[in-house]
Amino acid sequence: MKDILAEIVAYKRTVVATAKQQRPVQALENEPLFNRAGLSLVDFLKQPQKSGIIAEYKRRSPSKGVINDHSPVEEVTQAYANAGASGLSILTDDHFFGGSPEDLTQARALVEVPILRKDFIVDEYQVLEAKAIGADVILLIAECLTKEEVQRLSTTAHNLGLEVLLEMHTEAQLQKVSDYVNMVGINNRDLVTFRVDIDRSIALAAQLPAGKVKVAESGIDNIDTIITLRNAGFSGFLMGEHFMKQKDPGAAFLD
Ligand code: IGP
Repeated sequence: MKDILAEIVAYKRTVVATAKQQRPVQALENEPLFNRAGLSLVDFLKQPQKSGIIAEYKRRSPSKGVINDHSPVEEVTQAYANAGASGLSILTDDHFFGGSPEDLTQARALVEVPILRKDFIVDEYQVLEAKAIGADVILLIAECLTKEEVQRLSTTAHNLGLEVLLEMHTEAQLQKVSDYVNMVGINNRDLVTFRVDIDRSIALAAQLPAGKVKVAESGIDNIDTIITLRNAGFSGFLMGEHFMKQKDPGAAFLD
């Protein structure tokens, strides 16, 4: 089995090295959005009148190939927000997911819900970039970071007013949770084998630290699953493919 995660991380390191040359940190700090006050996904997830759904904009993925190549980011993200999404997740990776930082910035101009920068963050530069493009939250993936890296990247995020969602897949990764991690996500999809197992979230739920908001990720496609997950203690539900594979992803949210 080819380790896609290792491949993606290697790619990210080359992208970051080039970006640092072309657009130094100083340039990121001069972006108008860099000084914008962020929205809190933690707060939005706690609002009882909202769905708890973090709706994702994803054109394609290594596991599924093309999911949607026809729905513009402006249209989908606005429809998600109007339909009651508690937050948006936008893939900013180009090579594997067909996204871009511009997708996030375009959505930012149109919605007043928190936006998660969904990418593979391995370097502080990407955290500053997340702020500069208008994100409110960053994703950190335990599988590709050491405990020290999680600590360092989440501290940088905190200092910029960004929230942190730390994604994990195994119980062993729980020891990587650090103070400035606001939300803990359980990915039901194994990033190495791509197998999806909803029971993964349920099984790990009880082990998660109190005081961190719990988010269930991937493979969620119906309301009964959301209710089951809510009863297990989750307050956020990250959903992408179920919406994106429809002709009109925004309308699918209302079904
Ligand atoms: C959404 P799904 O099965 O609803 O499309 O999953 C989201 O959880 C998934 O895209 C995801 C992801 C990630 C993508 C979870 N963690 C890390 C890229 C990187």
